[in-house]
Amino acid sequence: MNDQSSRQSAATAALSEQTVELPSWAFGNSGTRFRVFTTEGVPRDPYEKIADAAQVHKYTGITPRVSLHIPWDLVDDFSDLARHADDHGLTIGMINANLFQDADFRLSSLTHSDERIRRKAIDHHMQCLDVMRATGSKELKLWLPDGTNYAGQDSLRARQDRLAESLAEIYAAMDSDHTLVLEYKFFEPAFYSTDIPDWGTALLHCLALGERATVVLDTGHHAPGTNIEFIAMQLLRQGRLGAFDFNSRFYADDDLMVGSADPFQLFRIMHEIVQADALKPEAGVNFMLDQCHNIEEKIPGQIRSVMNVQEATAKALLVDSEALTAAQHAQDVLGAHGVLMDAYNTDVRPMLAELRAGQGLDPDPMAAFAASGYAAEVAAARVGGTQAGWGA
Ligand code: PSV
Ligand code: MN
Repeated sequence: MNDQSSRQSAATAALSEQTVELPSWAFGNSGTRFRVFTTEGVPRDPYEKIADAAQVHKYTGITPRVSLHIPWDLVDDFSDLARHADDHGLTIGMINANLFQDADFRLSSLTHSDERIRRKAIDHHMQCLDVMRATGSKELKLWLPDGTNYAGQDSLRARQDRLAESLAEIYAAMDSDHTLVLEYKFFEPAFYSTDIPDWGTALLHCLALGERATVVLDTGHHAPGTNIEFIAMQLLRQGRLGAFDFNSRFYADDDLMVGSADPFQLFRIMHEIVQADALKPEAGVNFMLDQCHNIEEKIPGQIRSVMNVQEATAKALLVDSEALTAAQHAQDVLGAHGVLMDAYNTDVRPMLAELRAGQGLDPDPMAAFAASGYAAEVAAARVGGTQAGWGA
């Protein structure tokens, strides 16, 4: 076997183990603050969201988990929901807390200066932990919208102290096999200061909490031009990269399909993952999508996104790392860059089509889903009720 074909078979082996977690909310209606558009056939409850997620898994073969958002996905019986997921070949993934839609959280939640509001926010996480126990989920995901809009509105330092205390209480309530994953975002909904604006702040809180606290890197949560792969590398070095929330951005937190705005950036991120040998499940990095499909069809939007992640991963796996290291050590700037670009410019679609065929899947997931008639079926069946969407 020549080097290229041995790299290709190693890549195929790694790709056949890769999984991507789907967000339940991607299947509901979403939009902007200007308008949430409705689409025929959109799920009306978490059961139907899971059925739609199962379609993505059916055609891609690599999305066996669905992440829930509480209270959007509240049901009477979470064990029953987990059984429903199992019937569809899925398990429940991360449980996302929601601290951004309750009127009490107008001036923040875990960092609020009013102890009553802080207590309410902490209690919400206790509810999420119960959902985890009932569904078998092992990861509690926390994104904090807290911050201030005006200088002087509150003490920046006191807010960090209150945050540390609140997080410690949540962490202490977790079971020994639970992990807390902490997400950062540089602005929005707060515009002057945000209490967890960056990976450094998230990491500091995780380090203070303990080993079972790791950072979530949402690719849409950085200022333009930020070198995101550097952050991924640094968190991997510390063993604290817990998850990705994958999506694409042109301007702010656009939540567009991952790999659509900047496929090269996604490749560079996956290159750091491959270099750190963090693709394998034991590395503990959960590759998740956090997206909204405002104008495109939701199930195909998710399928396309998963394929984009697979393509970037395949390219990263094809990097000739020996040649790369040799060029780096020889201070061959253009040679080293060229090794990366050769991999990036490889058309990996035939290789992925072959991988799918070998797994008994259709080589073209988009076409296979379109031909299945599922979209028309659910549009006809899901009549009446209230479609799921932001705030529901
Ligand atoms: C916040 O912008 C965020 O990225 C968090 O992950 C939320 O839970 C999610 O979006 C909701 O879509
Ligand atoms: Mn996110």
